[in-house]
Amino acid sequence: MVENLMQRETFYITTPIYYPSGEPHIGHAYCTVAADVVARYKRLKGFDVMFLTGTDEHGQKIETVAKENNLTPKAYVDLVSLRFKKLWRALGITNDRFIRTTNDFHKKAVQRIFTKLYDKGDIYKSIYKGWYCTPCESFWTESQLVSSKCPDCKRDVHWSEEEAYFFKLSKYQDDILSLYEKRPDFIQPQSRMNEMKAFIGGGLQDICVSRTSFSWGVSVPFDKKHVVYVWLDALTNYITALGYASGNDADFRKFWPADAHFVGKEIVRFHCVIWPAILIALDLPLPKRIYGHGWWLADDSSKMSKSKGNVVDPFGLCLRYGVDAVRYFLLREVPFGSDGVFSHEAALKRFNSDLANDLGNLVSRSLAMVQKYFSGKLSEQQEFLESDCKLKNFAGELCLKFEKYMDDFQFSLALTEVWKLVSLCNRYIEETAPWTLAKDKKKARLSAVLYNVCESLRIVSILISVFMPKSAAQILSCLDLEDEPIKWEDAKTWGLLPKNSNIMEGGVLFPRIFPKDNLGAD
Ligand code: ME8
Repeated sequence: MVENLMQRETFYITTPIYYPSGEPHIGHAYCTVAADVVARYKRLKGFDVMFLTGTDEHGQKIETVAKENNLTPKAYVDLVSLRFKKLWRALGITNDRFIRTTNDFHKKAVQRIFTKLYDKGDIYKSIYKGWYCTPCESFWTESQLVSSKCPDCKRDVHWSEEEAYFFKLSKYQDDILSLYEKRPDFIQPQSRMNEMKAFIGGGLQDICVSRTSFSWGVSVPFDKKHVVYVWLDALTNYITALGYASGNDADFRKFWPADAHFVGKEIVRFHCVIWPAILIALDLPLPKRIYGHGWWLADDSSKMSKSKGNVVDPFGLCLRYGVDAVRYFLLREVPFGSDGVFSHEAALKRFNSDLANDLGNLVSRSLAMVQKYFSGKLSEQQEFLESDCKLKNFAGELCLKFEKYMDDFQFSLALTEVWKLVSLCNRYIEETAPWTLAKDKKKARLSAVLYNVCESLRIVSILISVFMPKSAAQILSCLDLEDEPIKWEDAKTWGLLPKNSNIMEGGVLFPRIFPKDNLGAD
């Protein structure tokens, strides 16, 4: 009983599992960084977090790419999934699990799920005749094609005619529509919900859930010439990673249903139509929110993708700008639900203006003044004025707004709010002119002014710690707070910085980058 009372609230967040059909790019980094920011934020707020990512390793596309590379599919995915893991380490991603659909436990669970749906009558055998888009691993009817191409990626499709198992998606059409009515927040942003309603309005057909024309996949346990359709295999990762259908489902019971699935906008359809139908068929609760984020577009405004070869390499970006700056840029530049064009000019501008100029300068000038005027230890005699409340009140409201934006996954707005406090501090320094107070020997007032700025920096650091963990830790260590675990509640209380802290100057947080440093950009 006591143990139950003490159990922390859980929070389960996932990214899509990525196809290891090529090197990871910033489109992948984007979603994983966003999910990482949420996971860190929820942990900071005391939640017991499960953060899952991984790789989607089966299917025709992978089989073909492996062949092109003269490797067996398994040898190929072993190599590429390592690149994803390496990127997550480079970007400071704190995923709790990394699932690979070639993991034995996952394959067995998929087979059990397939059999369960078959036994229930929700999967049946028939003949598939239609079009198939291998890059999207999607089935299309003649009328869905646009100018004879895949309506999603506009690439060639090929005719497929094979014996196949089908899932009775049509049976769940009304359940899904009533789910959308009952839970208007199920799909976000709202525009994606409207797209899904329109899609279902056209009528749902049963979908093909097995293939016989290639072999790289999970075999159907009772009909070995079939492999399970890669999307059925992939979607179930969100529950198999927690031990569903494995005999040890303690984590599944603890963390399911997911609090948030983050997915790119083109795969919202799989997550908001097929996935809920599978879950309903399995008698399982549905995820709480599915957020369809936008795309990073290449300079010519086309979607960046591995197969088009116009992708930006996130490893290179980290080397050039630093990990925290990349994390900041990706989430600050474009609202999470919208598309954005990637350019080095925009990255450079954000870096030099928001990071080097606004925050970096504020930190270095403030710490330098504490050093210069007080040898690193503020005088405890401090003269506060009524006008100082502006900073304190702003910081209080900032935390509330930040919380709201973070809960709505409006990362860009959350960061914009934090930067308002940064600007306010820079203005406060100009207005109070500490250098004049020093000249006039107004020590108590000078100490109060610098205290207010350092205290604001403490709060800023806590808030940005989920976006820019290294920079936040660096500032907190200069404020003599490196031994304190960062706590969310501490951001909400003004005045927690001890007056007699040993404040130190740090190195330059964000050294300015000059455009010529950008030569050789990819
Ligand atoms: O779709 N900008 O994998 P995937 C933003 N395996 N996001 C992008 C992007 C870009 N330019 N390019 C790709 C799959 N993405 C399946 C998922 S989940 C059960 C199975 C995002 O490697 C894309 O929108 O093709 C998608 O959310 C994710 O990367 C994985 O794409």
